[in-house]
Parts: sequence; structure tokens; C-alpha cells
Amino acid sequence: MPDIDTKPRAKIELKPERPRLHKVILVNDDFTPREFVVTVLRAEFSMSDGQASRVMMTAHQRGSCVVAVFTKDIAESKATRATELARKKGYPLLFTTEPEE
Ligand code: TYC
Repeated sequence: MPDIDTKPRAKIELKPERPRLHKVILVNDDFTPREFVVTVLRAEFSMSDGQASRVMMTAHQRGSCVVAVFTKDIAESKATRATELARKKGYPLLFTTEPEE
């Protein structure tokens, strides 16, 4: 019988990395009406009127504003859906995404 060492070795723990979150960013432009930006934020990101107005005003004054963070797929689909709502009305409103640091 061969002498096989069956003593337990140190356990290798496999810790899956937590998925990186992605920011949805609202970009300012000179043409989309403020009320429409607020409507899109409320519809797509379930914001109250107050929250949506503050996010819209931040983008308006600073050029852009982080709307929310999600996993990559959800961030991208929400940004696309929100941007498409604007395209349907002929507005250049843009939502982009980027990974969180
Ligand atoms: N700047 C636009 C205006 O004055 C309003 C606006 C705000 C548009 C935020 C886009 O992300 C935006 N009508």
C-alpha cells in the first residue's frame, strides 16, 4: 500500500470579488427643458420631485451629476432607457455610465 498523506492542508478560501458598481451620470445641455429632465429622473430612477429637481439643478450648474449607482448591467440599461425617453421627444438629454473607483 503506497503511503499517501491524507492530512488536511490549509483551507483555500475562495472569496468572490464583489461586483464593481457603476455610476449613472446626468449630463447638462442647453436645450432639454428642466421639467422634462425632472420627469425622466422621477420615471426612471424613482425619485421624488425634490430629489429630481436637486439632481437636475446640480447637472445644470456644474455640467453633470451622479444620479445613482447600480451593477453594470442595470446602470447601462437605465441610462439607455432614460436617454431614449428624451430622443423620442427630440431632446439631446444624455445619461452616461462609468465604473466607480
Ligand atoms: N440646461 C437645461 C436648460 O436650461 C436644463 C438641463 C438640466 C438639461 C440638466 C440637462 O442634465 C440636464 N433648459
